Amino acid sequence: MSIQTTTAPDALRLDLPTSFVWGAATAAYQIEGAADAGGRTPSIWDTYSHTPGKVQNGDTGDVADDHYHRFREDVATMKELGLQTYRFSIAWPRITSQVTADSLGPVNEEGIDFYSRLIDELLAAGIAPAATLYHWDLPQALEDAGGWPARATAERFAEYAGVVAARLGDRLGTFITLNEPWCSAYLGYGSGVHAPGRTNHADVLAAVHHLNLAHGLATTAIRAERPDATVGLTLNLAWVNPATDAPADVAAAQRIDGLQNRVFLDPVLTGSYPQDIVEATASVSDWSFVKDGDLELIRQPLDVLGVNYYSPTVVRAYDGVGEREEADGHGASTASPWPACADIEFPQLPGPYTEMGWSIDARGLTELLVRMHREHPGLQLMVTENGAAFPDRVETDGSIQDLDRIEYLRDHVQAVSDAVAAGAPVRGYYVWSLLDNFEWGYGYSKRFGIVHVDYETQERTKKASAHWYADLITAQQA
Ligand code: IFM
Repeated sequence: MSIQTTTAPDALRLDLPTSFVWGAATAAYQIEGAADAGGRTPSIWDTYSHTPGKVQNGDTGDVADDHYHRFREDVATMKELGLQTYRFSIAWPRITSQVTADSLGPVNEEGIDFYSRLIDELLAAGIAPAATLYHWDLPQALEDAGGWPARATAERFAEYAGVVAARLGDRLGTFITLNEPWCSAYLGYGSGVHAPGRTNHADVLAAVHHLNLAHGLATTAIRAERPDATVGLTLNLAWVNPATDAPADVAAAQRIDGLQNRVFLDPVLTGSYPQDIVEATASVSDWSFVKDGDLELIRQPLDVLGVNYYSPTVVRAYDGVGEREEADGHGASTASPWPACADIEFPQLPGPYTEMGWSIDARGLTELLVRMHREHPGLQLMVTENGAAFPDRVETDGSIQDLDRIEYLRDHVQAVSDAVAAGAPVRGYYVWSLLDNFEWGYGYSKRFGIVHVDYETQERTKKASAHWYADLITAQQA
């Protein structure tokens, strides 16, 4: 199928290196289903989604896209699309299903086997696998023992990472330790709109530190097993702008930048926490969870920084008059995700919007990539997620003409090329997502896939955006 609009791939003016790779991304809990199969034990998302009122429509990941049983068909689809790489996540509760705070417990061979077969299938299709080790499905037993605010979670995570590297690293070359630790900490422990659904700002900051520690310890554990592995970390960096030039708005933007971006970037890349953020949050936490030597453990050489980008962020100082706006696009909650930010608000941005209500502005992706290059020269970059939910409609002929998604992807791919032209070493791009899937607190109500999934029949249908993406990849290789 070819798309007869200005969204055709040849309408793009891309200037990318021939080594640039094109892929698609997914995450275990969002697509696998088979929640009880293969010795898997519950994660925090099983508990959370089965708690009434937490997820829209009471949806759960019990079945999802049934990818666990249909992965061969899904890899065949990837091959048809011409994907060069596939980013998936490994479900920790499939690998060490009896983990406790004190011990990793035995390796669950059935879990290893599943990912081993997936990797073999990908390699046979000529698709390079890249695995995220933590995309939010913490074993429930570890949450019961304290979750990410507890140090033991980071220690067990590193052991689990070492197991995956030892058992799968002969064929799996790229490891992303964590996906979007901001969401794990701020949405999981601050606003409670993600699992485990706690609302305590001191816990948010402890979780931030232990996620950073988990990344550093896991990086070391992976390299101990596989010295040649490519090890990365994926952050949902925010392109933060003040609503006006007023000093109070500029200071508000600086604080949100610190809490979303620098609190992860600085320890990993420079071995320190941003002093302005430690001071701004002093009434919430004394940061005594940072032990001597932790920052050296966290600051490990990073082979690639994964950048996930969807939408811009604008902030404004809140003067206490009128209702505080919190249009930050992360779900409705009476609790704010942000520690020490009661004097900051997030005004509604101008459209157009995606179905998530997220304002669309591709410039943010260029700005973030160029900023990373400017502030951390030499750091290799990868767009590990970018995409959009739109209210797709299945036409009477069965096709899905998602021209809005094509337009979104076209503009953001162009934004990546613009960043490369400005010198940013961006190595590839993964569309989010390969398949429609379980969109966390929104359940199945939001579709991000370039491939449509009929949740009744599990039938997969390539949307127009999938055909467009395949054409783009082909054109880039010509
Ligand atoms: O679906 C999520 C994904 O799991 C993490 N990044 C953002 C996506 C869209 O919300």
